[in-house]
Amino acid sequence: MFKSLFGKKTPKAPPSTGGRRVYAVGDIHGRHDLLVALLREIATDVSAEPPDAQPLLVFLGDYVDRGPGSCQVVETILALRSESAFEVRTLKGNHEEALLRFLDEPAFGSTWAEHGGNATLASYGVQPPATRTDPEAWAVARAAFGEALPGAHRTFYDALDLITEVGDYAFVHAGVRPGVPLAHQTERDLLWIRGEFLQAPGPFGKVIVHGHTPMEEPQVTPHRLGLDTGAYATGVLTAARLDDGGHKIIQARVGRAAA
Ligand SMILES: [Mn+2]
Repeated sequence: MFKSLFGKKTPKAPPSTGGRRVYAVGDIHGRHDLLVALLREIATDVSAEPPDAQPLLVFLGDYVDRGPGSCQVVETILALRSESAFEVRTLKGNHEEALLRFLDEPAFGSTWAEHGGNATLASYGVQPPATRTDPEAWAVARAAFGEALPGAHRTFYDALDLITEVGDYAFVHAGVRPGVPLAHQTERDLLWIRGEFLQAPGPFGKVIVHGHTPMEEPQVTPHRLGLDTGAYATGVLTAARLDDGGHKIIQARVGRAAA
């Protein structure tokens, strides 16, 4: 008896979601095909082990750009929100920030285009300028995009959250600045931070669930879960199921994007 107690560590309980089942989804980047496949995997998981209460679906941002189906991705998320299978929370990524900036400042289109914005325009049926550096062409594209963008999509982009918390977890797009309380994080850090966060050992106040920096495998440490597996390029879209028993990675694979 004495011996078994000696030097034995109390097993550490996993972080708590307060009893809630949560599914967090990484960066989609216009890969509507992968989103549909991943939602099927999540639905299968819900059926196999039904949660006690309505599960929460958290999207970590970067819905648009690069892949061909940005408009369809937003359409699918809006449809999920109108159904009752999940509570849906949607975070803002730096690519949604770029889309909104383009709406305010058409000349920004030349920068947005370097990060995959033309694919987003095309998904809304808008012809991107033939010459990336022509400001007049961007003004024309901005006007066409304003016409093509459904009101529900504009509201979706405008209303995205910067952070959402569930129990011991905080969900953000990119990460948090180490040493700064969660309530005092800046929008810039939440949408953009990489090295200073990724290289920090933590803790960060809560377990941070994030996307933004693509990695071949999901990143799991005691203090953060990184779920961006570069869906656009790799054909792998990653989610994490979280509950009081810990986490489980759920992925969809559809093969590489056409060049
Ligand atoms: Mn990002």
